[in-house]
Amino acid sequence: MGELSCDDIKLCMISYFFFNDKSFLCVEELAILLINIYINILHHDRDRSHFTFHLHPASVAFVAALVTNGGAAVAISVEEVVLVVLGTWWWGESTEVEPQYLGAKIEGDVVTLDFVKKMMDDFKNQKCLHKRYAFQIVLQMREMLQALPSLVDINVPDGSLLTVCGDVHGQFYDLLNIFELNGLPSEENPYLFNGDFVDRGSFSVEVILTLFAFKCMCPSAIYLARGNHESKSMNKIYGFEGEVRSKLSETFVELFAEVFCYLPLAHVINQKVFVVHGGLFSVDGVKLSDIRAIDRFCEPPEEGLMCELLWSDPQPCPGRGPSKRGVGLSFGADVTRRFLQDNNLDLVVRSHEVKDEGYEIEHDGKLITVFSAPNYCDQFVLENQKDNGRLWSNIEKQLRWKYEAYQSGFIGWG
Ligand SMILES: [Mn+2]
Repeated sequence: MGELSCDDIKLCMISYFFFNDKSFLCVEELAILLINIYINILHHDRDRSHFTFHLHPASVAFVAALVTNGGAAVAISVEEVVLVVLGTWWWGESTEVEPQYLGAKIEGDVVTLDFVKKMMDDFKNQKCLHKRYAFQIVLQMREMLQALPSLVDINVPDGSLLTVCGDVHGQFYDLLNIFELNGLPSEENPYLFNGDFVDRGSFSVEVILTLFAFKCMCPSAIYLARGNHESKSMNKIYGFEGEVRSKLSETFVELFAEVFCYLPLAHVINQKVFVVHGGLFSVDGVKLSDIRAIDRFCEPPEEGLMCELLWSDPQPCPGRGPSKRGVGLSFGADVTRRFLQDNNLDLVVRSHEVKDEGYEIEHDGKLITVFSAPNYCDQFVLENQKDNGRLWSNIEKQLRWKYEAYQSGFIGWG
């Protein structure tokens, strides 16, 4: 590797773990590219000592492979290198935390409760999180989510509670109200957020960074499922993409899109309650094992199990019908009953539809919809800010609804 310093490799690697698709370059080619990066970017105008950061395990493995394999192929494609150059530039722009930055800071690699509280407080006061820390949170999340199965089992011990929340849709102040009333996520007070964290509302970045930060802090404090809005096509139309670009950067648009692909598709609580964002399927006989087997690391397809999980809605009449949304389908109580029977389950909990009361029970009590954004589409944001009372009473009403059928106890509320 000649004159390349370890720092140059590290810089390259910091960006390397953005990418998955690997074609191959030889070490000599990589060296030339690294030198180019060095000449064109690092030498641009700055002192290289500015580029200090923590070495990601993926980069350590990469460098180790490089060293041990000598001239062997290196897992980096030309497209990746272009992004590496851009990523390196971006990193150089933002890695340094200016002395005048007074916001929340992550010390080392560990996301602490104090950090999350301070970050939420900053968000409440309309302050941004430094990109460096946002980056750290999203990358930690990426690694954690990638290791999860498509269907996650949750065990809620007897006497414990799990709070299930529906769509939040960028309503950061609603999220704060939920936490104020029901406590912050912790191992003892776990939450399941059932998709559609972002889009529509104006504070999607604040919402997603808060949920991700809690998950980084304690993986068993908060479970996250993918909604149909955790996708590129929806984020482009419904606001998240533009919000990310203006509050963070273009790099984050790509990064969020990728991390969303790693979100699990569904959860099963105590082997009895199936929780999913949208609903059930166009065919009978789908087993939990079929859902576990879904290769979810992609944008939601336009048909098939994954699409239906994210998009379907219940309907009052039996059987199946076309979806009013044009994607997925509508399914009746008989479909719900058969799915539960086939899988030895008791209940479906889903979100995806606005409910004025925060929730609705349908299909002979076998299906519950929860929705958690009372200020949907920002319609009450101003009232929220000047008159908390109204919102509180709204949420308190929802909180009184408690699903009692399970000794383990879980509450779902909208
Ligand atoms: Mn939805």
